Amino acid sequence: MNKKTEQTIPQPIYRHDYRQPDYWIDKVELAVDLHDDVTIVRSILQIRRNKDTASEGQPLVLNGEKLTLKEIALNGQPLPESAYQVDREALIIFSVPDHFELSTVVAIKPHENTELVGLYQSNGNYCTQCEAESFRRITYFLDRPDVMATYSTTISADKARYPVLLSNGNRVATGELENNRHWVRWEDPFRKPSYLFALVAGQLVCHHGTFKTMSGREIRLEIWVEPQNIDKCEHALLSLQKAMQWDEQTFGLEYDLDVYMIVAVNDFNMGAMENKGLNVFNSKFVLCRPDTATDDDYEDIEAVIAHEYFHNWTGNRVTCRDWFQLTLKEGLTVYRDQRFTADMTDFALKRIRDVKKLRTLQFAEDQGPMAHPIRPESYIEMNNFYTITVYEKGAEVVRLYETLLGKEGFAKGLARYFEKHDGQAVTCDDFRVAMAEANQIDLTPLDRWYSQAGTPVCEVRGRYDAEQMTYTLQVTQSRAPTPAVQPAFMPCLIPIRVSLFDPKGQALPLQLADENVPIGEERLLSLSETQQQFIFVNIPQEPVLSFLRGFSAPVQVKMQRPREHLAFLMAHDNDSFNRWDAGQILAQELLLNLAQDWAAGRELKLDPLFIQSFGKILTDSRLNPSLKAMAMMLPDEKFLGQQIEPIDVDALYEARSFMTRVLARTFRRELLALYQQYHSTSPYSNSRSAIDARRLKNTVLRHFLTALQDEEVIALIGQQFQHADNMTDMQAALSCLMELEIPEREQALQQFYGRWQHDPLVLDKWFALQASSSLPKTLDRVLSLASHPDFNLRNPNRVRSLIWTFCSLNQVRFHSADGRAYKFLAELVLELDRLNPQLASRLVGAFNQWRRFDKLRRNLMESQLNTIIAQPNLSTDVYEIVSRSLN
Ligand code: 0A1
Ligand code: ZN
Repeated sequence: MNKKTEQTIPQPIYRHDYRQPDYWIDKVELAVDLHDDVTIVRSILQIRRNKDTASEGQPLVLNGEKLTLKEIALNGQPLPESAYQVDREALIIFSVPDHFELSTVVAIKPHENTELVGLYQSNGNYCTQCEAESFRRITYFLDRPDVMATYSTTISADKARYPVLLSNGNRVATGELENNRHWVRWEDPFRKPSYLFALVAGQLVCHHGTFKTMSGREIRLEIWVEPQNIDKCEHALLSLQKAMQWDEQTFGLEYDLDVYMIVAVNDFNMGAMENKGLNVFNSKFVLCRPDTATDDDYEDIEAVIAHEYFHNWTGNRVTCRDWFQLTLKEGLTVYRDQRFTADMTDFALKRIRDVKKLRTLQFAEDQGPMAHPIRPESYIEMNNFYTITVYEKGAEVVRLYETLLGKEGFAKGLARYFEKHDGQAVTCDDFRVAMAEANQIDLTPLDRWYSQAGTPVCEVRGRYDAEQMTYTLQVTQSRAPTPAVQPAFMPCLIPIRVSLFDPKGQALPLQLADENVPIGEERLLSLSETQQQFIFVNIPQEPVLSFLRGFSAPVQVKMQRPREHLAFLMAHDNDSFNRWDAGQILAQELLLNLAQDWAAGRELKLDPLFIQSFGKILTDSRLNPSLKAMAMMLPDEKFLGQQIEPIDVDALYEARSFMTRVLARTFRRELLALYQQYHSTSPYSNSRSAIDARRLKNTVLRHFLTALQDEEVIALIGQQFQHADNMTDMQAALSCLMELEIPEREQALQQFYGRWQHDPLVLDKWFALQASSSLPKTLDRVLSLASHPDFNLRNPNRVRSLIWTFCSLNQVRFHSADGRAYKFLAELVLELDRLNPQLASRLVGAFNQWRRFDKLRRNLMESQLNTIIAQPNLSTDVYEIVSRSLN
């Protein structure tokens, strides 16, 4: 992070300016001496000139920030001051030979580091975070992913306070020193970029296990945590073992070192980090016990552990040439972890969750000031581009390969990618070419998915001709408007899965006009032009269309169709995703109409067709309970907000509350019966069926019954809260109470606090639950919680649980018309920017949609954004987000 001053406006860097470095670094020897006041880092680098780009004697420019240079020598000879120059961001040596050894000694101050990048302390232990560009805060280096070297690292520290000293690779030697100090030396045999370097030192204990690889090697698995957390590691270990096995079975990928270490830390900006052989994790994605973590937490942990493990191949063995290629490793690794979770849980359920997230968050990003292609063209601060677009849309683009090539073709392509590029730093184009080569198919049409920002929109019209017995599908593509100017939209290759149903719910055999016989009941159509037509023949009667089945491409669909067709698909579609989606589309249409009615002061009425369809889902005994819960959930207010302009937060809130109340009243008996049926009286189990049951009964309780606010329901909530033997049920009950203005609410909050105040991850839930309440008093509550002794700006999890939950998830209360919440957020962002710019920049993103609101709110938000941008010494992180927002 560089400071913005009046004089220096941060400048973007561009993808097209990429060139190879002037020098390569082949070998790194680090010695890190940890001391309370100052840490000394000695580095010895073996460097050679890159003959392809640099002429003889080309100056060497190493990155370095917040380092104090103490010594510098070239081939063993100390350098005179006239031979080099040091500034805020670099060390420049004016003239160097073709091959040489550079030694430096620098001093750093990890105990003063609140940004949580480079080397820092968390709960008194040391850890590192180097991605994307923070290795340069540890030592001078060519800190870019295409410079790959082997590392050996010696750590020394006080033996009592830092008994455990970890780094990448294998532990090769240890020893004792004077003054009760000790040292450990690590060697990583694999070449890696600097962003994968890691170091950990502290009072940690290890939960360990093993894994026997497919070639028979035994790997030691170690999960390192603070002593009080040793009983919360087993699920993480099991998840790691499952992920290792899955990657062998699915892609033939085996782990390569003898030890795999995971360290859980409390203070972490992101979810976790895939450092070679030594992952550092946000403790939220490691630690769990049934009484402290919910079923969703368990699932998240399994997914994040798998994600970081999968990076060992997709990211570490083959890495990115430059940071514009981030989606090469992230899109691919998210795709892999999505498939893993689908295999471990339920395919349709996982797909629905992923698409929901994409539509709510990524489509919104595409419609806001931060719209960018999955491979961005420029950035000011790389940390701002770890986005939902690069990750989740990137994963959807990888999924397009699978859709086009089939699972086998995809696996072949991936094998070819490793065969060609193992040990290299490559580009998204290299990935596409490997996929194409292995399958002998031209995949250049996929290129536009990498180069264009915005969400493609498919407009669909279906026409039945009874005389000809044909069904004609007319599809066009364009792009949803983006606020920032984008180059003209070029059509993409959009694979579209379709089926047609007869009135009895039977899928029809599908024969296109130029075919002799029908080929199956589901077809994959390729839309590559702006407008295309597909004609199905021998269709005996008007069919119902199921379009974009399984969400076969990350696009928006616009289609006029009778409500009866949606109700029909809700009941009959044999694609679980589309069956769910039909219900969501119908609910969305009705909710948007209700919101308009509310705003116009008209009486609200709910379409009986929807009530009837909802009732069918409720009583469908064949539906898996988790899927049923998903199908019952109404689209959330934030998602609905994206569909209208200006966003009327109150109308959306009222419309959704109305629909919930009507459904809860109409089906009170059925809902109570479902709750009773799935409310288990036997002790906690983490079996799939127990998880499904909890999901359904808690959805029923939280999203429907609570709205009734009657004594019977309040009693149920109270009982569940008092008797829960697991956090899923306890949190669900407490979240119901958050919606009720009754004395039990505050009692339960107090009771929960009393029991969990010493467990930071559970206390995060306590903050988040209060921040997510839709009661009008929530804003005041959040303001007072921000001064609670347990609130702490230096802990990202705590900040996210209170501030992010409120500002980003609680639409109706954050956008309170008096603008108090906006002012609160702006002040907080400025305060936080001085401590942790990365986190501040994430939070300020809560203003990104400001232009979509009514004039009053728009002005209020704009004025806060102006206050922020006027601030001297703003970080480049926050500057980039706010300036894009205001442009
Ligand atoms: N590569 C990690 C995410 C990550 C990115 C940046 C970080 O610090 C700035 C930390 C973690 C992943 O995808 O899991
Ligand atoms: Zn990742």
